[in-house]
Amino acid sequence: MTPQTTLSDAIESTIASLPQHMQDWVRKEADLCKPDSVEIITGKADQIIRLENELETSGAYTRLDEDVYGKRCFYARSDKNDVARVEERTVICTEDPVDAGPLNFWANPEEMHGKLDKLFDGTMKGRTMYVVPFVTNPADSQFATAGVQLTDSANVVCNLYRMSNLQDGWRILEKQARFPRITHSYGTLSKEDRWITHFPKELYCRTINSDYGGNALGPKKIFGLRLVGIQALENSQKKSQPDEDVGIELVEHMALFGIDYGDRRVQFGAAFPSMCGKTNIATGVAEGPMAQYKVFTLGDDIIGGATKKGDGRLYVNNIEAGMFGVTRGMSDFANKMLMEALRNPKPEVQDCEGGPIFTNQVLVDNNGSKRVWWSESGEDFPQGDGITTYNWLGEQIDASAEEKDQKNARVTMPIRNVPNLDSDYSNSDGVPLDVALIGGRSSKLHPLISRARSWNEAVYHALCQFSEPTAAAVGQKPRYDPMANRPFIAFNVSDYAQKWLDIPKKTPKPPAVFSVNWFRRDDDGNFIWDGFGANYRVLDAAVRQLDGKDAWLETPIGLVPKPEHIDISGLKYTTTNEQLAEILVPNKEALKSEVANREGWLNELENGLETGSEGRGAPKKLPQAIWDEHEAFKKRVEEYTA
Ligand code: OXD
Ligand code: MN
Repeated sequence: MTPQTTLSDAIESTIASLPQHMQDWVRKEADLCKPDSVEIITGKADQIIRLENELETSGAYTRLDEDVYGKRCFYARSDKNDVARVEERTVICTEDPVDAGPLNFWANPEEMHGKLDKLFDGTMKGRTMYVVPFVTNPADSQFATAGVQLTDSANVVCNLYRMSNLQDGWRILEKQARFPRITHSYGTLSKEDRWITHFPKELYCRTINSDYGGNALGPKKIFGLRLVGIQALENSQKKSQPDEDVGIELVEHMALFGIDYGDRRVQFGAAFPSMCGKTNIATGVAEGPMAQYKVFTLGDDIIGGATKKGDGRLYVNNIEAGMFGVTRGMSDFANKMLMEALRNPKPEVQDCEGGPIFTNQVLVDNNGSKRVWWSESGEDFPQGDGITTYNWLGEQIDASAEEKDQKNARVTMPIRNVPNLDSDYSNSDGVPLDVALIGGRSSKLHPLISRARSWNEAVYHALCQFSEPTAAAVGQKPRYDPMANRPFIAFNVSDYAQKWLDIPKKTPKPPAVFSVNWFRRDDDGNFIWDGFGANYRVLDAAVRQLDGKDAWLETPIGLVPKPEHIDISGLKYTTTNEQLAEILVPNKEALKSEVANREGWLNELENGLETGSEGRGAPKKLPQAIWDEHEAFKKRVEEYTA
């Protein structure tokens, strides 16, 4: 029976045209949010084009020069208080706080629903509620999951269209009885009442008062990484032997790319924290001695997959169809293939998914031709006759202005425009993951690259991956960031550690794991390693080590290459031989304090955070194997630094 609502006939008849199994939910949400109208997003480009035009007419979007960027490329500015993820408002709602664990903010589901019901009540008055299908993983992947996001933001719809395989959504949803549900409203953009909430048991998320991608694009972090992460945990816990098919087993915050050596391809997953080079490494170009080898792109943020029956390796896909990249620092030097995608958009992609949507860069008006500029792009600040420039706040500025582009300014673009996108990107089986790189941002301690002596040691180091703050989330401090996934592990971190420890039992040929750190600094604070294209030289050293060609040296933090294993001839910024030798080994002083720091960190995982634990979930015991590895690390450090 249709529940009693006060919805208009027009809204009722729109809802009645949805697949039967989702009507009650949409009706209930519409009844609470009270939109003026409900519109179903069909997946066809013409409807999105209409929304883009409406956003342009309202002034929310500025159309950029078609001759420069191709069709349907836009510029938007966000509210100045809504430019990044907000971790302290990101909440996992479970009956038992242990299920959320000590790193997540936690709430009782009923209480959180009560609070949200008040905030969502009438939040869409005067607005349209869009019903948007999405698919995580390429639509024909065996791991594809379709879901529905309700949103009152046409901007979010246009972003989802470029990112989330929206065109295929309804086809899959028709057949999928249980579907993930996300309700989003940009509300009033109030910082105080901003919530990004997850109800794993209900496969439901509610997010309000933000229009920023990481808080508002459901299929990305909210569902794609967090809730599918829980499914992957449950599936892998169920799995008793490698050839058992349990569905998706692994979701990680990893870029996916490969190096094509001509006679062989090696696929890498790169788990680096936000703004630590995932997009760069996935879309860069190898240089120097590696220039002859092609780097191919598969994804830049999230992977999902499982062990392949009879093969024993992990096969993964990029779960997204687009990129939500940071523009500051985007350049031919850092990620040439992204720049090529912007310079040479493919007409068939612009006609379908659309062109890039830039947010919060400098807007440049050159005699009516509108384009964008961002810092560290390799291009001088635009000036001259007929050129007017506006910062991300909309103020007219010149080159001397302090405030230009926002440091977390983003571009959303369909991945199909990236010229070195590999055809296996949409392979329904995924691609084998040969190497997992786990990285952080560590100015003193971590070597350029290291490889643990055993799987358990690798998991221990990854759990203790250290990273310094970036602008991708509000108010970050230096912290340990397990597998670069700390903001996105939506369950107890002890279970996450156990899941990683168990990988070889379920995946007989797991990827080789290396730790990397491109960010060592000298005493004046300058980066020592060239980074960017030079990083592929480091990966080549990893491949040689895997092939048994080079014998690496023992250090407490793992095996590390000797200086002669990394060819540094012709580097652009000339890391010297001496500097290379320095960053190839862990810094001894930093190592000494690291033992105590790690001990403190593991104790926090087991007993709760020492500071800021209020409002978080509850801890539980860490697997003993992690403590055993810690003891072994402690001993090695004592010997090394004696
Ligand atoms: C992202 C992030 O936007 O990790 O991908 O913050
Ligand atoms: Mn990310």
